[in-house]
Amino acid sequence: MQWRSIVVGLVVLRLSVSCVLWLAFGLGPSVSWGFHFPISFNLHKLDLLFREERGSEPKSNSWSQRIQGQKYEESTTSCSKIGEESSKRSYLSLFDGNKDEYVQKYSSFPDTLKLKMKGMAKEMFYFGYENYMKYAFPEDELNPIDCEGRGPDVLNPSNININDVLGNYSLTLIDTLDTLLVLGNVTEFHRAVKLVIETVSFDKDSTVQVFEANIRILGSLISAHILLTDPKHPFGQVGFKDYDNELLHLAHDLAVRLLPAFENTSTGIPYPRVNLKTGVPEDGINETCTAGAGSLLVEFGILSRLIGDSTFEWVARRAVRALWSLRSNETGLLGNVVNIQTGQWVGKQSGLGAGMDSFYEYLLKSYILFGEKEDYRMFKAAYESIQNHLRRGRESCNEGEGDPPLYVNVNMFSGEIMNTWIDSLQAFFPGLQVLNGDIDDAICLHAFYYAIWKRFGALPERYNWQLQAPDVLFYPLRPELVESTYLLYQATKNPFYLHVGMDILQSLERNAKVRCGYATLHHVVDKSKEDRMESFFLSETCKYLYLLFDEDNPLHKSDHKYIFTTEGHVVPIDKRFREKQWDDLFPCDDVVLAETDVSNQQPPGNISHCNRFPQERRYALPLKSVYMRQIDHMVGLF
Ligand code: DMJ
Repeated sequence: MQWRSIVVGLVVLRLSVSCVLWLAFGLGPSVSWGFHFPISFNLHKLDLLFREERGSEPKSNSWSQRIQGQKYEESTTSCSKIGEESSKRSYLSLFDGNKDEYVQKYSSFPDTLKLKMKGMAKEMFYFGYENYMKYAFPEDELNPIDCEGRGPDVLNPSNININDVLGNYSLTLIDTLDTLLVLGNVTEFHRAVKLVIETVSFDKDSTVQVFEANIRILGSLISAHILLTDPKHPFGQVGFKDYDNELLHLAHDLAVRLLPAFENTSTGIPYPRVNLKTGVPEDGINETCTAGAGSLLVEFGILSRLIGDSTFEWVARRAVRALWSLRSNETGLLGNVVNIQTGQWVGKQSGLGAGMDSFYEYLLKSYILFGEKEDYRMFKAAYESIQNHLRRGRESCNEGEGDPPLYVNVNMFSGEIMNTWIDSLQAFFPGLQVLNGDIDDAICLHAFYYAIWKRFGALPERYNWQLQAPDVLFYPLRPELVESTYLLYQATKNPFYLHVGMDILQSLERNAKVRCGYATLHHVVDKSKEDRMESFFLSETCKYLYLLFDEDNPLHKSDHKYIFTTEGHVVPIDKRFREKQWDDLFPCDDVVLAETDVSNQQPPGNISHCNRFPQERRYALPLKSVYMRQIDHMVGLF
């Protein structure tokens, strides 16, 4: 009797502690990535305690070791899905042959299904676009639930979530122009271009973010202009008779209205916002994020080179150089928010997501477009610092033991980890790694984000990898994961990525489709919605989904090379953009220029990189199934 009470007592004690842990962290007792956090440590100690109590072997607190190592069978028993695996199977046999569920699921994708998915992506785009045109145009965005248009929030000027982006300039129509060509709809492209020419004016009392106006509006206008006027681009001759460079004039007009942001700043780093009529607002704040100030060079550079006026490239390049000069001497990293007058870092967090993402992207893309060596030197140095200080986990994506690679947020000066979340914007990084030829590493990071997608049917804005739970719950139909999926498919031609695209497409249909379009998910768990469809849903998410399944798209068949801007706008890589009509306006900057000579290196980003992906890897899983399983496990999928 007494003995039984002791046993019952121990069981109750075990359950209560588990319960407290569950309530406190939303987790079971064994939680950690082995990234040396106090929480992991305590849980690890508790975990050991319980194991000792049960008389079992103490284990490392690394989840991956449990999955990969000799204890693999034990972890499978907690998962009905993979519990079918024989406990006698060797480590290697986990990813050979047809019995592996990952191999079975992902290693082929029939052409008929590809065609069906292409059709679905097309319908998705048109459902959003046509409803925008019907219910919202000429306003900026569509409210897809109420079937109404949305413009700037004039009643609440401090609502920057809306007002940074919506300038009362038919944002969605402009942002969508080149997607119409990607879908092969030349007639609608012409109609849309003419509508823009006839109806859009930037002479508006709108205070917008320079970065957003640049990537969504300026970028789209110059992309459409180039596609209309240069027959040597992937879509061929799509110009129309009366076109008289109006889109270029509009782009120029907008860029001139953005220029005041670059005046009266002692560092050269621009103000984050301008009023399109009156310039920088009197109460204009002096702080900007790195991506906002440092991702203007692609669009401003092309504009300068198209119109033969160096001003735009000059201010954008000066901003990049100023930011670059403020990097930490110790780590080589930049922070995420800076004071444009003092050059002091207000946000010392260095990561790959919000506030920093397209800064890195544009260093590489500027080099690919313009061939300026300093851009590549900066990119190379930044990439190295990222690998040295942000990357955690095992060294090689597809080999060895340890946690899967992950890029964390660190203090720019000390390199110490600052928090345990990654954000949905960071999912663009594998795409950039593809451009840089670092496909193996791209595969792993992408797989991690895909696992999060599988769990929620969306990407939460922030996901806490330690708590295995979202920190910020909304999903505004962002494109980053689809973008990386598309670029990885182009690089590997591995059917796995078509499955990822199909999953994304189907979850968008299931979770985000509403009466007149696709709505922002307010909460990735309960799937409640917000009445907003951001313009990038049509210009990027749908575009990349469609391209993923459209093998025969002119973009994929053409001999002419192209690149996507950070808003997904197609820009041909053109000799014209590699020629400046002006002398370098900058004296040589030692900090920027005194690094390794890259003159003999080929620019990365050339899609022919893809052809170098070994043939045998194209049909196996891009990531061994044991590692896929490890990631799925760590993301809480089983
Ligand atoms: C888009 O406007 C662009 O992709 C930008 O680079 C990041 N934010 C959104 C999409 O999430």
